[in-house]
Amino acid sequence: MITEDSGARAPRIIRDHEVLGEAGLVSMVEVLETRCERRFRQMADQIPVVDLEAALGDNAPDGLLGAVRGAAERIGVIQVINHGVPDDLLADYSSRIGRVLSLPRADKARLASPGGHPYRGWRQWPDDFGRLELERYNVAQFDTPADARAAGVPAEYASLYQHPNVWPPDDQELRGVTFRYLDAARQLAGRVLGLYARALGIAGGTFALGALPHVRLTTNDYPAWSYPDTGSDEDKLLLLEHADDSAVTILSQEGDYQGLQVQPADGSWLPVPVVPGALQVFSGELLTRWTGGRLRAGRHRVVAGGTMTRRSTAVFCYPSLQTVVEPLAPFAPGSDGDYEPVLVWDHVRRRVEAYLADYGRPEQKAAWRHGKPYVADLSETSAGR
Ligand SMILES: O=C(O)CCC(=O)C(=O)O
Ligand SMILES: [Fe+2]
Repeated sequence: MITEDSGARAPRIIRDHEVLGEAGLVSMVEVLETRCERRFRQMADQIPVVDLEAALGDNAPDGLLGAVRGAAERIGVIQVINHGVPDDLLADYSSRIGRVLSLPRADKARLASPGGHPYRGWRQWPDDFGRLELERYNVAQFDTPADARAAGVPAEYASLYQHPNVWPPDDQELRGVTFRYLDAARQLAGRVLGLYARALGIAGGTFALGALPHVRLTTNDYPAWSYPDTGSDEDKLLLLEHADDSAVTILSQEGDYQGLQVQPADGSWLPVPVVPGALQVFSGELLTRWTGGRLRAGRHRVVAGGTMTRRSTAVFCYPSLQTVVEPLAPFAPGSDGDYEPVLVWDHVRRRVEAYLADYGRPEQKAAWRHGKPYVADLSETSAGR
């Protein structure tokens, strides 16, 4: 829960007036105002840990909705507890995917996407020196175009699933657990969007994900840092700064240090504390587009540290593929060309090419072009070899 100052300092102004005289009072008021402003900025730049049941209930605690609104407008991330995603589902998924990610590299290489799709199966991600920064396991919402069509995805969009998911052969349960996780995260996304509408004082259903929201999942494992430490976070970035392209992303982070950082509007970097049981909800670019820029997409990055592997699982949640995202009625669309309408289908299908253009290695792009699996080489000195 967020905590708020009790405001118990206010009576001091009156007492100071009695002893300071007018000039002293003016400077004292200035000092207090400066302190207040600083305190307000600090409060505004805190990432609230929100009890979701309480916040959506009839008697939401005073200040809570204001803190949510402030974080959504200025930072683009909140943490939620009492979020409705069962703890045992989170734990089951984490231990199953943890086992997969600790398999020998040769076994994991067999879980690479056969067609080199960057958002399917396992891959490892070295830095420019060939040192492992990150391993990922990615899952799409449907295994095949036929599954997508059976679930109600319009036929013209089902080709999004022509690269299949890659499941480890020795864990028959992982698939079901992962799909349950996707479903629970999608429901949470809908509730948080309802909370944002409430915090903004607009109709609860304003940010509608539709009957069949689009979702995808990525688990990230980051090795502990085993190289010289320059003392600068910028020299230890494992995941570069970005905002997600989703409407919201439901994140679950595990680790023994504060590796995840978010950038508020003032350009500083704030750590996102590891709060047991809490999930992190990042606003993505589509939420910014829906609100004509009123709600900030949370820019974030991951810095190395700690003594053990850091793990996060992100479920990227989008409205259904046939939704056109543009500034909604409460956010009067201005003439600002940054928020042109976009069809979610176009947005997500273009994403793969955009991702490879931004981050892909030449061999990775070639593998994708030729429909071949891609496993990046690690240097002899890399962690994890
Ligand atoms: O590892 C994290 O905490 C963040 C992961 C992330 O930003 C992403 O997968 O888009
Ligand atoms: Fe992200």
